[in-house]
Amino acid sequence: MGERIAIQHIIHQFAIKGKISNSVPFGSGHIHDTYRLFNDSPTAPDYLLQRFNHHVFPNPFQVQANIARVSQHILRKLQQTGRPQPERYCLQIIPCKDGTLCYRDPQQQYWRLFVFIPDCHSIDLVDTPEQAYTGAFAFGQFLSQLHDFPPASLHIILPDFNNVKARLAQLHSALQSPNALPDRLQQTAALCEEALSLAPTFVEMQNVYETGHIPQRVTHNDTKFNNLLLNRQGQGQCVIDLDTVMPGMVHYDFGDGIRTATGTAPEDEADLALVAVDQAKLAAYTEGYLDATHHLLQPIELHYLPLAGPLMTYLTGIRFLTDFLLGDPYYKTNFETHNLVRAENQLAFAKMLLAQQGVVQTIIKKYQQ
Ligand code: ADP
Ligand code: GN1
Ligand code: MG
Repeated sequence: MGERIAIQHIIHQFAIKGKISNSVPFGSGHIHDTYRLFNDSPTAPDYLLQRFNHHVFPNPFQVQANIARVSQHILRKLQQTGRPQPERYCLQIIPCKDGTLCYRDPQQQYWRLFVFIPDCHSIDLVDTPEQAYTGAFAFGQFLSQLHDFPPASLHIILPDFNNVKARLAQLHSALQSPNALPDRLQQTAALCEEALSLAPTFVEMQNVYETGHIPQRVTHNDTKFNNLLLNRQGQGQCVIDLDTVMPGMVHYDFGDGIRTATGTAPEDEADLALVAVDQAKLAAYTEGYLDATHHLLQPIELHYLPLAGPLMTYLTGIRFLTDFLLGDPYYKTNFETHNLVRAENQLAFAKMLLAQQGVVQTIIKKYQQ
């Protein structure tokens, strides 16, 4: 009830149309608190309200500034191609009445509002190769639409977000930290050792990126499959969750898609016997992504593409492991060992994807002929 009154107060700060009749918690993201706002007025849209997780994003205004610029760029591209109702295909921020892009409430919580994109859904687990293809094509188009947007002009929201060396350094420092929970250190000793032994395989690609040989692009950096809205026909409509749009390498985006679209189980499946790579989805994801991007990608990017899925899955695994050691300060968890289960799952899946690089390689070759 207190929450309802608070939400009315928050909504009042924004330049909305119509009258909001109801708000309900929405979605399955790990980071923000999300609400759908229903509009009484038939001529005004519903909205999506989010309470920022400002522990994760210490500068919400910079996040909003990046999203506004990137969305504007995509909207212009959509207008140029003559797409009807282009605003349904990209995020639209609703500013506050004073023009700012998010609202800081008296309790120092940050809020933002988007137009709710209707008749769409997101999916946590991909069912079919066709779905994998469609999603990959949409994420690939996102990269392509932004290929002429200057990466260096974006705010660096979370430095080293997908830098595996930095994530390994965080794991090492968690292992030494006085905040690490002793029983969890014990519980994960073997898993940590195994994870650290895999590090050299992944560090090389990050090093090549840092030397400048792999080009810097505008990347989404969190292309988890459920960060795509699909329409009723199951086609990709809008890439969402643009908080981490920053300079990066294509492998971050392609890799996180592989991580989340090509497995047989969710990232928190505890029974590892159910975790496997679905080769048909792996091939389809690769085809969808390359159909949208092959005209842009350089030979060195294609060369490292097979390692992208294993890289992002490994990186996610060590992030979950680090969070578990430190008592779960970062990710939302639903039970005591949630982050441990996620870490075991992702590290196992990373190894499986490593063994399946040939599937991606075979598809890439078709685009090189
Ligand atoms: P988180 O960072 O917590 O994952 P997201 O930005 O991904 O937050 O949003 C959470 C959920 O809200 C998404 O999975 C999606 O279902 C839904 N969503 C986000 N933006 C919109 C939008 N503009 N229109 C409709 N649904 C949206
Ligand atoms: C988080 O926000 P969400 O749920 O889309 C995380 C990603 C992780 C993912 C793991 C800002 O994504 O980096 O890969 O969880 N986002 C942030 O499921 O840390
Ligand atoms: Mg999300």
